Amino acid sequence: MTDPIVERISELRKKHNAIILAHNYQRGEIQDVADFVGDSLGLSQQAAKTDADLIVFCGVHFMAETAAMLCPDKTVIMPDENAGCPMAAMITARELREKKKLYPDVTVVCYVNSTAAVKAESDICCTSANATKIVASIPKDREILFVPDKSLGAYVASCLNRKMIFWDGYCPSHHRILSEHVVQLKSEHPDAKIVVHPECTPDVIALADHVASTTGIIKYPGSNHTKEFIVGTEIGILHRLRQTYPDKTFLPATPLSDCPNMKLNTLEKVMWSLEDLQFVVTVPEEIAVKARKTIQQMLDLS
Ligand code: CIZ
Ligand code: SF4
Repeated sequence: MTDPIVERISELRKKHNAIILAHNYQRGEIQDVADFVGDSLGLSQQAAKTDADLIVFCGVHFMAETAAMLCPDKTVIMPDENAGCPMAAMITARELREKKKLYPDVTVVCYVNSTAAVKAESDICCTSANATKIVASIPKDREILFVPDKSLGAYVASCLNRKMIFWDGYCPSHHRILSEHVVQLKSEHPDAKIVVHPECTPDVIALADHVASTTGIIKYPGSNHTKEFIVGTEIGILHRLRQTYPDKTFLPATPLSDCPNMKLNTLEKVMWSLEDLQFVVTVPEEIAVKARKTIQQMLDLS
């Protein structure tokens, strides 16, 4: 028997010509009702291509903002208006403007995990999938300020052997993964491959066989014969990994790497958001114009 909430969501989705987007870190039951599951940029790009009128973005606020900016003719709603990203909240546009005054010639690279207002103050955007490529495209004599994630920044700097200025931001959920967790699991599962997200701390990254974005983490088991994987990222990703590779085993580096903001969204709230057509996410046009340029700079290079 179909769950009545799932049925109601389907009815409302049809009625409003809506699509439901779910980030890779969402609860499994939300991923299962979604039209698309993916990373923040991929989802926004999918949304822009469809003829839907309404987008229900199950993720956190900066992701819904990106969708709103890339799909200006569609209405974007979030099931829970309090689902923010603590890392994105670690820098404001005013703080960034102040910092830029100290480094007048700096090129600001902002991770997609940032508010639209911070993107508007930046020169080029990046995701965890393309950060190294984006930074490598900037002439070597240019000074770079990387915001807000110091862990992703440090990872890119080490890949490129390049000095950068980092903002002191980080993801609390990824920083709960400790190298001890990974070492312990590896001793119990010596054949397992270790795959981690670059939002992890450098000591965790140093233990990894593969470092990748969520999309890259989902692809990785398909490209090798290993049966067991130790996964160092937000645990919502395990749902998709287990669905995609039912004959492989996925061990969270720690069950503590759970993002409480991502998990604010529930199936009931998805239904209510479609009932009440809220919470609508908009970006003021004067910010959106500048932030879209920052995103477009990235898309032109990828
Ligand atoms: O861009 C995204 O969706 C995030 C936050 C992570 C990733 O690696 O996909
Ligand atoms: Fe932000 Fe980390 Fe949660 Fe992603 S997992 S939304 S970066 S706090």
